[in-house]
Amino acid sequence: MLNLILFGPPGSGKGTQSEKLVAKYGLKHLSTGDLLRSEIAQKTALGLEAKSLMDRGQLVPDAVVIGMISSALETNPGAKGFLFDGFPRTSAQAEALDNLLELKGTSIKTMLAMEVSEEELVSRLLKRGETSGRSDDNNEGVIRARIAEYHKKTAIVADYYKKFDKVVSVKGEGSVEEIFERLSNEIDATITV
Ligand code: B4P
Repeated sequence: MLNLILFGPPGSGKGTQSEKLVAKYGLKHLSTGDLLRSEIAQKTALGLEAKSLMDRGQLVPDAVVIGMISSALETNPGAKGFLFDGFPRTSAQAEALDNLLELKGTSIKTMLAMEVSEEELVSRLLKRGETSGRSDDNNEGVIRARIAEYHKKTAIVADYYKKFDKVVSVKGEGSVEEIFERLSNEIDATITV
């Protein structure tokens, strides 16, 4: 199996690039942000709890997202591999993911870490907020809170995978196509190792 993590701060283009990468490599896309937004749209109890946190730019509790990923892995037994987008976002999530994959006899091959400046992140998310209807995108204070949450709790997740020599940094600025090519080149290099 080819299991990849697409990593980076909010607005770094994880969702944008994931769509293209899963189409190219035939992977199953698992985005915790998309899973949470679907719970919100269906007005489930989990969705209501998640919405109040997401609207403030905070992370949803580990147990909630780990449970969602665990059931998504269960319901896709035949997948060729998974592209994890926006997960793991804390050290506890990273350890849980390793354990879940180990139970399936597999592991993370590579973390692709996208690097984008803070001003570019804020400008992209405010632009998306004009049309997306996402309540976490149309307020600069909430966007900055999400970026602060990333530095406080998420950036260290890259250190966890660095210990296993699994992190590749990719410049996340430029056109969508240019970034897709950089990511594809890194994945192709990974596959041939
Ligand atoms: P996510 O849904 O993961 O979203 P994101 O971090 O905001 O964005 P992403 O990086 O995917 O950016 P995108 O491609 O869309 O998280 C939302 C919230 O859910 C979190 O704040 C948290 O509360 C909660 N959550 C999710 N996962 C969690 C977890 N594991 N644990 C706890 N809580 C969790 O791109 C952004 C914009 O930039 C788009 O408009 C796009 O068109 C544009 N763009 C992309 N590439 C571009 C480029 N090259 N040039 C210019 N613009 C570009």
